[in-house]
Amino acid sequence: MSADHSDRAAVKAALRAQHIETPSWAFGNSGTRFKVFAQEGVPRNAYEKIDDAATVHRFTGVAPSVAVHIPWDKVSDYADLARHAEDAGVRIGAVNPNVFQEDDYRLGSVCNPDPAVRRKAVDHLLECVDIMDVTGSRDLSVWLADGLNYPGQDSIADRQARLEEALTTVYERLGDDQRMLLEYKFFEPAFYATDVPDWGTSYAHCLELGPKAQVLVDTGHHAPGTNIEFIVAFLLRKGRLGGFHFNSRFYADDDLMVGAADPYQLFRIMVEIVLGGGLDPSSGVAFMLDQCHNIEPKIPALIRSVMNVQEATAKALLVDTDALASAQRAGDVLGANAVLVDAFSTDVRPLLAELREEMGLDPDPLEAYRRSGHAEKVRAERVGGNAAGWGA
Ligand code: AOS
Ligand code: ZN
Ligand code: ZN
Ligand code: ZN
Repeated sequence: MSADHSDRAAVKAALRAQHIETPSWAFGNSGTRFKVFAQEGVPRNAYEKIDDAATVHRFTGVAPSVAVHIPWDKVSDYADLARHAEDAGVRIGAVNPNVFQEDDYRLGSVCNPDPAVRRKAVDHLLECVDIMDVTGSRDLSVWLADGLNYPGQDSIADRQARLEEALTTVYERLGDDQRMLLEYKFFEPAFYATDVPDWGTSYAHCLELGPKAQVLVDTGHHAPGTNIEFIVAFLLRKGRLGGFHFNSRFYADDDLMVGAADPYQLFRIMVEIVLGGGLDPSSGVAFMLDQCHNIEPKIPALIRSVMNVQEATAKALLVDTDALASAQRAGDVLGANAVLVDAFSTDVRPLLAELREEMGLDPDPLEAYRRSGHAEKVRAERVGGNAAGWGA
């Protein structure tokens, strides 16, 4: 697999244009239900989480926005938070409502049998759109923990009707340039049924709502063996792929670093993105990370994650699409497959190092971060930090 000079330039231009959004919650302490291991130097508030996101951007050059989670990142003045982000060299990206952490939500949020709880959840979603107005955010990322633990616990059909009603109310509140991304997940915290279990359910709701409603694919939210690249190709073709929550899973919603468990799967997903035009900024596909760094240092883990997405994307961009198309037309099964395997087998690290130097960055972001002394500096400055979502 070799790219000539002009190909190389086009690949680098596409990589420069691909932006990867970091999640504010990944910078704070997190853990499992067994233990949250506190790390030193973690941010103490939303402002410091944004500083950490800016640090990831400084070393990678392609992570210019950070998703926030409300109320984990609650502040008294969101315009001030947005200005802080801008001063730090990043901006506030997707706003993630939290309708799963209060006792009121034991039986669900917008699908709850109690209309008062449903109202409270919808009010929170609307409040998040107000915040988007102030921060200039485009996307409301809706993940609902709603579902059932036991057969018969509630009416599956009635819950769909409640969901539809709530989503419609929120959809109607969206501004012209705002979108609602509806994330699906087939289990957890509900174990018998969830109210948005799969891409089909999300897609069906989005279709009814309108073009500003888009499906959000969290790579960790599928049953083992699910062909995620199929889902990506389908949604992209229909103009309904709002974006990703990237992470890796071995068993469940493990939220490990993207590209760590199965780089070939990530590559296959990125191939569909490239072939379907999803790298074009006008496609609106948002590349966001949704991860938790429970035992590893967080900023380097996010730098590594951004690099992993870039590597998969670079390999996908190196697919010889002419050779692929002619092999496919000729029914050459092995030849077509070899085109993909060749691209995947290419070492793209030299190309990415070259690109980073052209962007005025260190070619080795992780080593540059280590040398910078930033970790030692924040460890000394930030005493008593634990502004996590999960751990807070
Ligand atoms: C939950 O499983 C979903 O992936 C959410 O998108 C996300 O993890 C949560 O909102 C923040 O931790
Ligand atoms: Zn997610
Ligand atoms: Zn998840
Ligand atoms: Zn996840």
